[in-house]
Amino acid sequence: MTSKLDSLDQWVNDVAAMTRPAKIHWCDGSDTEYRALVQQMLQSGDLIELNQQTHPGCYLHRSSPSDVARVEHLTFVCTKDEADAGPNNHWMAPAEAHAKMDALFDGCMEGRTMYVIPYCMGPIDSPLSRCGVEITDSPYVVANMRTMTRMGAPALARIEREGRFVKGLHSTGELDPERRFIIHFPEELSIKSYGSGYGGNALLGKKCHALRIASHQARSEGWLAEHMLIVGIENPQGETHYVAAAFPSACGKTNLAMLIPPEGYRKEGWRVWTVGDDICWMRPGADGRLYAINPEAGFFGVAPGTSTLSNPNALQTISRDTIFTNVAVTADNQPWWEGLPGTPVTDWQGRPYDPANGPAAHPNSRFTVSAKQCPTWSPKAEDAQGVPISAIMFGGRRPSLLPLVMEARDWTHGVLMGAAMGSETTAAATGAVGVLRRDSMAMKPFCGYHYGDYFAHWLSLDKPGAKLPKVFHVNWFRKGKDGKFLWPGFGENLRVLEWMIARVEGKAGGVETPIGTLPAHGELKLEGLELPRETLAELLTVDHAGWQTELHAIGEYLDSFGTRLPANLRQEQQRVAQALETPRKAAAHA
Ligand code: TSX
Ligand code: MN
Repeated sequence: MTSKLDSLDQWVNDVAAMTRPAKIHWCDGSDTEYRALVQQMLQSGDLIELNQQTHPGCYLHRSSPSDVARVEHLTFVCTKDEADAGPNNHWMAPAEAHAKMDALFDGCMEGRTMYVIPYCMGPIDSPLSRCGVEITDSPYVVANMRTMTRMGAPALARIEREGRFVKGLHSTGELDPERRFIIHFPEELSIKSYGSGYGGNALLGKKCHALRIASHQARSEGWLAEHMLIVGIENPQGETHYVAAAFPSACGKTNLAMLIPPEGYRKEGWRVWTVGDDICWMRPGADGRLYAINPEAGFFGVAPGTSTLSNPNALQTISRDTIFTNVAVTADNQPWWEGLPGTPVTDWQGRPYDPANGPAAHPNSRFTVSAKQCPTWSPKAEDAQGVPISAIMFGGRRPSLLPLVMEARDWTHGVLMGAAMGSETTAAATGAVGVLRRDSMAMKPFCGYHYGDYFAHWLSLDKPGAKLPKVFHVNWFRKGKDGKFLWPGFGENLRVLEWMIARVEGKAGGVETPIGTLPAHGELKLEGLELPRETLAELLTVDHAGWQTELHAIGEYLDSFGTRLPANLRQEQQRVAQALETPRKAAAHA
């Protein structure tokens, strides 16, 4: 018995005294425990059995129709000093937030079981990993946390050894959107979430811990907690480069993490390895390089759009032992969503499918599945020391102006590229279509502190002895005048990754432009692809006038972070703006 474990016991006792559950269950993470939970949820109707012949071990969960996504307006970061939360977060005073939440938690578990979930984010034996304990009254949360984290006895042992863990308290509550809050106390390493049973609001290890709390912790400890996929690219010589990539939502992060090489590449011996599809924790190693782990153990992926065109590896991954949330169902009880063959008979709310009610599957419907089931799951994903990162990629949906790929001249320029990234909106439901929303490093909803301080932290990694990755910006979504996508995307993106790796290895010269280095003529391998010369030229030209406008807009965006914006970053923006004003030399693909 250590005093460290006592602090966990003390907290569990305090929470039980407040929430007054009928029963307390300490989760051990075993198969037996999981099977019993599933049986219990099948009885209660929390889970519905899917076709066990076609989808063994697969179940469907339907959330409350008013509880289908993250709720940014109800998400708060509670630091002592309001300024520390920054303009990118909603803030509440810690004492006020605790009082508000504890009033909601008072007696909220009466008659229910309180589950105590010890979990580890990252390989259990990795120094880069961090532990937490989530207390919840939702068996659905337990089942999902078991897939998404290393949950149970080994995590509890590590917590006992280290003493330090993130405390997460969750209750589904009455699912009233008026009584729903997701609250973070980064200075206390704690989270309180009430009134939602859905995804990132309720599986506290994911966005709440691994991004909002961890980003705050990472800043003080000299590492990075990022909203990035991690993918390994193995060349025919058997050498693997690891790339970490940040994209705003709806850019196909999971698809890129599970990319299938074009046929010619496969024949030559290229392979792609999935290390992570959503979150990346990186820190400088003894050799100065950045080493990354995926803190998660599973995928909580968006179902709609997952298809044989976009991601056959994901389809194979979720063919068994998967929990589906808010998808539709076919006549023979198979999970269904827009993009799959077949027809739905029951929609995500359990109603007979009627196109007048909108899509059959909810657009934010999900699958929860163990990463081990992914055919391209990297053996290195379980390595305690992590994988060395050769390149960082930023990207977004930019129908115009931004080239297919560009490389930052140095780290500071790369940080500027990440800060300036964003997507043009597509879904009419979220407002105007075609409006550029900046989403620096894809962290806008997830950075647990002031964005200005965050940019400064990124810049601070560039110090003597550091061997930082090269930084690139990609755009798979450039459109021509006819409104059609210019680049075929998906597996063909490996051609762009190959160029990036050639740059990393010093094997491609590139063409320097004011906005960064672009592929020189002939450097992008296009064999086996019918891409017209003019299309390639369009994908790789630099429109100086358009870029001057863009740089001006980037400057205004940076200014919105006020005095905490690092001066270096604003200077870097000015450097690029100035470079665009000097008389242009010959274009890369004139
Ligand atoms: O995921 C995508 N990626 C990355 C893949 C590794 N998507 C889907 C985005 C929605 C989540 C893409 N969509 C990509 C892409 O590279 N590119 C596009 C645009 C596009 C869409 C369709 C086609 C080509 C490009 N072609 C046909 O439909 C045949
Ligand atoms: Mn994400």
